[in-house]
Amino acid sequence: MSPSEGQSPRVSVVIPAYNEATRIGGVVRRASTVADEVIVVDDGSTDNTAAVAEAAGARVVRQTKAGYIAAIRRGFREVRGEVVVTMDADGEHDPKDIPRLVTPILENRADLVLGRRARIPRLSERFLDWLARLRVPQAHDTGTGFRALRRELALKLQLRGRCICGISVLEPVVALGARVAEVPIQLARVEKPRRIAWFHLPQVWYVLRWLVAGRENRKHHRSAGGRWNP
Ligand SMILES: Nc1nc2c(ncn2[C@@H]2O[C@H](COP(=O)(O)OP(=O)(O)O)[C@@H](O)[C@H]2O)c(=O)[nH]1
Ligand SMILES: [Mg+2]
Repeated sequence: MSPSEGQSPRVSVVIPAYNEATRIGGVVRRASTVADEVIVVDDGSTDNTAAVAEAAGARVVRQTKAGYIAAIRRGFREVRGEVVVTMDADGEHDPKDIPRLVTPILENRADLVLGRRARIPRLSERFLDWLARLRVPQAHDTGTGFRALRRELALKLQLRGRCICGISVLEPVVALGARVAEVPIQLARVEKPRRIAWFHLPQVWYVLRWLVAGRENRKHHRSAGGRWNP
């Protein structure tokens, strides 16, 4: 796959970034070879992230520090492509995986595709995945930062919570009836401190809420006559 020259964009990449000046340039350049537009949401970085991303060819949107979820929601509003891919700014994700990630959507087999990591690093993420699988059995890596979704779906998401774990599949599936697929991805090893993610504790609450809401929504969808329709 290469960018669709002269046509309306099909694939847009949204990269939330916080203090990633040393890595973002390469990520943007490599993503640009397979995507039609690359949008970096700079979340109040105190380093040169925005300038480096711009020099590498990204469209940069700036916001005052509001966190990962707010950044991807902001990026979704900027997207012009039919499919949007989110990926980390730190170089962990390989843009070469983008064509495989978007294929199920372009072939209308899925609305959301998760880039599944071979190993999920944090125990707390694995627990949230286990909870989410009670409702979406085919989703094994709900906290992955590398995913593709239809733009119309992205714009409908409320994405509440402290991170994307669990919520990233439960909300689209439970509230909107989206189809979820996953494809394996390779993770590059990046030398940076891996924070203990305390925000996974409150996240359990959000995930449980969606699981309970799922029962109500299923009833609602049955009576409303069906699934989300792009
Ligand atoms: N917008 C925004 N992005 C963030 C923030 N913290 C991390 N990121 C970005 O979100 C992505 C995932 O963060 P990362 O530290 O790689 O998480 P990990 O891969 O789960 O260890 C990276 O692109 C970061 O630059 C934040 O506070 N706001
Ligand atoms: Mg990362």
